[in-house]
Amino acid sequence: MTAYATPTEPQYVGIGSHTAARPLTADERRHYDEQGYVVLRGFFSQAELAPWLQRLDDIITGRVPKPGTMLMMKDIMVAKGRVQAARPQDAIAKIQDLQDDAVFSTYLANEKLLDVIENFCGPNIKTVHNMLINKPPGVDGRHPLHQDLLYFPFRPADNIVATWTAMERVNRENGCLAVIPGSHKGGLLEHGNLPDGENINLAYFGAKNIDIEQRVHLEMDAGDVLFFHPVLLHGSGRNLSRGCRRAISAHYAAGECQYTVNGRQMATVRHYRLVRGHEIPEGI
Ligand SMILES: O=C(O)CCC(=O)C(=O)O
Repeated sequence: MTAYATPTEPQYVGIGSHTAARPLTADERRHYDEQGYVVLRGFFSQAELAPWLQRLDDIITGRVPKPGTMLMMKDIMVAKGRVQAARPQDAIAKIQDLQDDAVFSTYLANEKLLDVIENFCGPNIKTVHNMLINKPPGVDGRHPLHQDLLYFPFRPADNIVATWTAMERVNRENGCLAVIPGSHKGGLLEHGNLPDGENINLAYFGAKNIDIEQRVHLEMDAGDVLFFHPVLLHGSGRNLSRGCRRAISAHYAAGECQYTVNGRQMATVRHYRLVRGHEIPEGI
């Protein structure tokens, strides 16, 4: 693997005395530190997921208007007319920037979720990216294995964490997430488009020179939540089932994180939103 250096990689920022109401158990924390991820099973009930599922359907079908800042992305094969979607739901790959939506923002600011996030980010928490991934059937829809840190111009990486919540049972058939355990311990790798990626969104980069045979598929039930490090290699395969594979996901970072490259400019378009604690004047 060719790792190239991240610009600056300070150590954990000052989060020593966090007040997380849901500390991770020693085993959970060890798993995260050693493997780069941990799955908390049965984290959300079906009743808790229901409003987010309903909202997704309402927005895709146009029953409710979406906030202006929310970005709805068609699958590339549908957008190029290579596949005709049978239903509006089968056309959409991703909905991004959920922070201004009255219903989806209850996921981003969910207290139970933030109590876990505090373990990684400390008390001042911003959501720096968030989305619904719809993964429709009948299209390529792969997400090549990649590292999310590529998209974040601030550090330290250890104070950034992602959540990925299964909104229904996810398995190998419908394209569950796959991760390469321990890959968060390496640096940021060179990324590019897949050689056979003509039906994949060009913005879905994959890490180069990796051994994909090391990947582990994470089958999850509705309501299970995966927490993962931004350097962990992860992605997903095709959805070979007949329905959409839906997940809601958010990245969080400590407000104390520092920009390294061109960050302030990017932040004006990325809508970083404080969800707990207070603004840090010299932070992100
Ligand atoms: O949900 C998926 O299938 C993959 C999502 C992902 O890795 C991403 O968008 O960064």
